[in-house]
Amino acid sequence: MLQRKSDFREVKRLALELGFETIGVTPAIPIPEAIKAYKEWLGIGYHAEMHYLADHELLKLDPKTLLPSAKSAIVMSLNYYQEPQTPLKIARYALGRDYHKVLRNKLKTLSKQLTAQYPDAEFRACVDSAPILERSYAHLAGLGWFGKNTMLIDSKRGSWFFIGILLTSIEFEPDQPSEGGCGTCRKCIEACPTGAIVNINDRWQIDSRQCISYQTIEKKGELGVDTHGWVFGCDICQEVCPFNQTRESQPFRSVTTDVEDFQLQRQFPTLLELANISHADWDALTQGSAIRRTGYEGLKRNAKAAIERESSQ
Ligand code: B12
Repeated sequence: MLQRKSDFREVKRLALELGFETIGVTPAIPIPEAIKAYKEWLGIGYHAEMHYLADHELLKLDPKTLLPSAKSAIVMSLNYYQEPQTPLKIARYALGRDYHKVLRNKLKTLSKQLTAQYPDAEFRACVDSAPILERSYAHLAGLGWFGKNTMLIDSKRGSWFFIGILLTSIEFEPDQPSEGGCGTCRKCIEACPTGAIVNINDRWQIDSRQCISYQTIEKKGELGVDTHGWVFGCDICQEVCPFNQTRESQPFRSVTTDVEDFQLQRQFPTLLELANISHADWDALTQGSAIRRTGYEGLKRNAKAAIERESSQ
């Protein structure tokens, strides 16, 4: 049964109370344009050694593989912006508690609250690792549009936000997709020091093999590019984006997150200490943090590369 717009207003109210900033809904059906873009990206090998992305390809085509009764994708954004507070070059998204845990808890709370109103409804929370093309559902649900840096950009808020999706068997009236674009701006393309932002068939894509974020987080073994001092992730293509620059007329851009879990919680060692960190200290430093993903050897490797770069300059 199709719920009215007014019923979704209540979902929005609950999600806002949990700290989400923008909330929209779109049908949980395959998106042909997104599938085309994704297949093209995999076909060229832009996923580098993230083999799980290719393995998930079939699942990614239809959200019903994740929740067979799915009718709607409720899509939400959560701001993680903060000024860098450590001399180490660590991407802002990874400074606090692991966002997978934070978002998943919020989505689970929301699904419990909605169960009280819709006792027969089914839910499935998706954050990053679930095989679903999050940015495309977020676009259709009205949360933003695709920037040249491939980030989903909200014209009012910029791009420093995570996306969380709650698939549900409840059928809500869909929102409208976001409209907007980068125009002639090429700031991110020019700023990316490794040339990772590429244009294929009139579509901007990230060649992960060149992307510092990929190299410092996902790449195993030796680094394949100059990581320009980044120890974990990379924020360059967002830092230079005009939609992330605050102005009096744009009070919601790059506002420090009020999600306590995302704020810097740990004391980071110096580069030199990090390059020689013991396994026990690495274990303590990365507990509950997204930084753990790159592993003990990976984090030391990144720190060593940053030191070598500093000393060669
Ligand atoms: C793999 C991955 C990466 C890879 C590859 C990045 C990439 N651009 O593809 C690496 C490791 C490099 C990476 C880096 C980062 N990531 Co990442 N990553 C993902 C992941 C798991 C899958 C992305 C994917 O499928 N890529 C393949 C390409 C083809 O898909 P896409 O980028 O979504 O692009 C879509 C559009 O091009 C679209 N499209 C194009 N034209 C059109 C036209 C129409 C009409 C439509 C409908 C669609 C469409 O179709 C594509 C498929 O949906 C998602 C989570 C998820 N499950 O979706 C997070 C995700 C994209 N990452 C995220 C973040 C925060 C980051 C970093 C900022 C982290 C950091 N600071 O280091 C960087 C940013 C780098 C960048 N510029 O993208 C956020 C982005 C939030 C946002 N506001 O956009 C996500 C959504 C995670 C989350 N849950 O919040 N990431």
